[in-house]
Amino acid sequence: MLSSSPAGTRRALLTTSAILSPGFAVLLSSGLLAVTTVPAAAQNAVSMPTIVVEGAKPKPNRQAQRSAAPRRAVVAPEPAPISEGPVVPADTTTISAATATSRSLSTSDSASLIADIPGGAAWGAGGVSSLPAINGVGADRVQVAINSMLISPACPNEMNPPLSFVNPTMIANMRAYLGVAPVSVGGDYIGAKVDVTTAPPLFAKGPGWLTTGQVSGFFRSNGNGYGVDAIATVANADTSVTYTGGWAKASDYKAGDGTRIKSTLYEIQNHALSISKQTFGNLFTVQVGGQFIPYQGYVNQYMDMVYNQSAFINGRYEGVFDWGQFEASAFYHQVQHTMGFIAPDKTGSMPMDTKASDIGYKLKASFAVSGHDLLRVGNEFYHNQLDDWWDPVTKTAGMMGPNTFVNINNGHRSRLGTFVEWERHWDREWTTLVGLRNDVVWSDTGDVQGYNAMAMYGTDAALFNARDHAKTDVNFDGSALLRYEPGLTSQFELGLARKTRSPNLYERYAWSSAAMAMKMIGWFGDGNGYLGNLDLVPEKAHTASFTAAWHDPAQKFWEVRVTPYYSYVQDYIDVDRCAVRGGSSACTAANLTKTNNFVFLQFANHDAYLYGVNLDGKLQVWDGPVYGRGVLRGQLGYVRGERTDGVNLYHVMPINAKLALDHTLGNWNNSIELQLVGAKDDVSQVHNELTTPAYALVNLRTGYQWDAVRLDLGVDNLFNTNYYLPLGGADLVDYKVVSMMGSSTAYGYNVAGPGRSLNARLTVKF
Ligand SMILES: [Cu+2]
Repeated sequence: MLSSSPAGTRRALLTTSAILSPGFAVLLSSGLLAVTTVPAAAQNAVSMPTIVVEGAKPKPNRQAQRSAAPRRAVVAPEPAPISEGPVVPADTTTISAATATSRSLSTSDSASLIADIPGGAAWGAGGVSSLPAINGVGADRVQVAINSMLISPACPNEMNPPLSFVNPTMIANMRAYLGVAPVSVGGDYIGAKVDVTTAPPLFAKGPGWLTTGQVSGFFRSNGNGYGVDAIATVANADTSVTYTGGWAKASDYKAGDGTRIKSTLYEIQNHALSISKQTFGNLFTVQVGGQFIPYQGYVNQYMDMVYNQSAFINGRYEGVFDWGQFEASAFYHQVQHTMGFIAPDKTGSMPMDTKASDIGYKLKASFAVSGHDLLRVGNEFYHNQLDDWWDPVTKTAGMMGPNTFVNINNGHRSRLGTFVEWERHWDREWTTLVGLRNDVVWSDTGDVQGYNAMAMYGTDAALFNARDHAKTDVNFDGSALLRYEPGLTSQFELGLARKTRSPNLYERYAWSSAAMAMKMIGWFGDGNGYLGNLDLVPEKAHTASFTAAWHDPAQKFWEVRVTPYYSYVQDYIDVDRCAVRGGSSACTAANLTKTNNFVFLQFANHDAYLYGVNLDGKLQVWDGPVYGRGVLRGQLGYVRGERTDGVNLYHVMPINAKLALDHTLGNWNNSIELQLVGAKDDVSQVHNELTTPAYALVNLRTGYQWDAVRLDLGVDNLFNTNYYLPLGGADLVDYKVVSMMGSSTAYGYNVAGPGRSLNARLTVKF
């Protein structure tokens, strides 16, 4: 259906230079082109043009319609080229820049924003480094891309997860694809894929220069947190330069009962500078940036982060042609990370260093095969390299000397992914999407050594070095979606998928069964020690999910969406108590049966299943000139995860809900939010995971916008409730017991959540 005549091609390309500007959603239906302009406020939510190929009847785009924007329809004689963008599955949730900014009043931790999506939660870690979890699985099972860039954790505790490389205010768009996402979204994850966009380019609409920006400063009373965030753009019609970044600092927070929660302080800065150039139908972007964290305390780890520095370069290209759309990106990222002890809460000396790099590319082409069919093919390569070593604590032979402990020696993991995907719009009611994907993962590492060659380290090192470390996994994924939209008020979607994740470098190659070394490994925040397993195989999730959504025809007054799902994970990478080893002080017979203390675990494959339901909705309760607009908003998530042998999965979020009333009157907006979390009773027996009681929190916020100035005020945990974080892990710092070593960490204490905080943010736009 696309014109192949030179004149037609030129016209199409001229049209596409406009389409490429952010904020344009394009509707293409047989012979009719409608360009939908999304207002500035909604632009951040649409970084790429969204294309919907329709059958006979043109139908408004859901996202564009949600913006409730004045729309401008342009009828063109030629059909426009097809853009990228798979049908967005109905269970997908997008967090907009406005939401991210609003949440940044309370937090500097980007991963905690995941809790705003149904089924989302965050594993507690450092104050700006929590790990995202969705539908009962977290950490590496949720793949995060920042502007297509993948970042593997460069730390045995995953202290520097991908979302710690952006501050919440840098987020222009955060989209979470759940377990049945199209294969074009990515490979090598089983839970969810989170795509984050920062600083999408902004171009001047006509001749001349456009300068825009904002600077804001914030303060949070609990933990005395403060910081600044900035974004600034200078652009003309074809070139755009944007800086975005922020700095934040906080001391330890206090729980509801007034106790200072030790080792929860942090300081962080993230910066990114992008340069974009658009020509007819082409958009080029190069972004450079970096991070610096001088310190970040970890209440649920034995060590703290005492240095983390990263730098990256990321280039992207998006082009629209008469045959479709092409997208390419390539990046390089490197991290240097050091762990130590932040006094006075933790003391001692034990340097641990990690150096890692990530390099990769991604290519994706979308073809409009007919007026009903889109074909997408893609290829990506991702390589991660990691060195992890612990310098000797003593220069003489002893427990921790005289040699360097080599934890991971030139570990590397490469992945080549290829996919093909077919999207068909049968008519205005039925849409299907099917895709197949292959990922080949190669991992390997060099030989290792302990602090010395004595039995405590020497036996394990010799055992590990004697084995071949090279592993190749050939993984096949598939995804199928069937969507039925009987009218303007409902949508039903069935999704089936198989997704595979290969073990990470620590799961495979952490080698020492010495108690101290094992306690340094693990991103679970439970105080347990971990040992890798060379015999691990990839985990394969088979997921079925059904989404039903209803809304009023204009999608303005009410909407409700419900998604039940079931996932069977073959070879889920969980843990066993480590098998008894002669000479190991950790893997003993007593360790096998302990129920009330920290334990030593080895990664192991087990079949498991998860099921649950997510629910969310909105309802406008009033709208008028006197009292403004009031909207009730709610979400609920329930998930249960268990191994087939009856062991519960670790860190599964208990039933939880949010209910909020948002009010807008002119430039004034207010919100009251009730957060309800059920008791966590289904805990992992093998981890000796702790239960947590139920709790309820109330949060308030208000904001007023003058011309160039905006003031936001909020109260988190209004009633100063004392509660425990269900996914916060174990508090390893605040409770001690007398032991042979003088004092050691006491087992059995959860991490208390923050008590009341008064928050303020002042923003100035220019
Ligand atoms: Cu670390």
